[in-house]
Amino acid sequence: MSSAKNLELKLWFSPRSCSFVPHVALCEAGLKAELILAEAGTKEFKSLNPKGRVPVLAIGDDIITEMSAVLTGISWLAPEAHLFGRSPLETIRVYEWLNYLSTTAHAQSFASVWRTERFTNDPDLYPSIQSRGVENIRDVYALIEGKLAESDSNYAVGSSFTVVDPFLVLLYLWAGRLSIEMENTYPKYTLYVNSLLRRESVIEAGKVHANLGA
Ligand SMILES: N[C@@H](CCC(=O)N[C@@H](CS)C(=O)NCC(=O)O)C(=O)O
Repeated sequence: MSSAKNLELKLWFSPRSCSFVPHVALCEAGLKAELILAEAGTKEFKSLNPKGRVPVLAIGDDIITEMSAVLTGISWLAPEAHLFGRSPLETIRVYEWLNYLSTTAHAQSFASVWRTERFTNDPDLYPSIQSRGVENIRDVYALIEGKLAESDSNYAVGSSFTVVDPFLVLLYLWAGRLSIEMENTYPKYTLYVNSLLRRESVIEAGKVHANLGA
């Protein structure tokens, strides 16, 4: 990928999903990508990504899966956008957030509520797993609230926009689907998201990923 700047970019997405995050990153970086609606369960899509999940990013012939890797690819194509921070420590903090948000928050907490079949073969156990999942989601929100309250910045890392910001926006909006009250319980998180929702890249990607919280 030595002259990757000139390579064609494609992003496979599905509406209301986590592919919103790299879509915002592409808009923020001013990179043009073909947006392709993924049909996650199909053979064609699995031949692209055997894991059957979005986001998938193509940089020329290179197919990249997994959120952190996809976002790293986008950032590498547009270093001037500083999507992974402006210092080595900020980059470390970005990865620290991304790991937590992709694993504890997304793959464990939200998935146990929305994809409970991945956690047990016994449907009788679904209600119990889902109710614990919602508790875990509240713990995630509480941690985010605490971390955002530690600084006066409008951003999660340092004092400028990074890929962590649209990920936090996404998780906040997903609360709407679970009817979790956010404004009073997580006031700092609410202010932070409201400010990011006015950002051009977030508005642009939001048009494609409409109704993230519904
Ligand atoms: N580990 C993957 C997980 C991605 C993931 O779970 N994506 C969801 C959308 S938010 C998906 O494609 N789900 C399709 C399905 O579950 O069938 C990553 O971090 O990129």
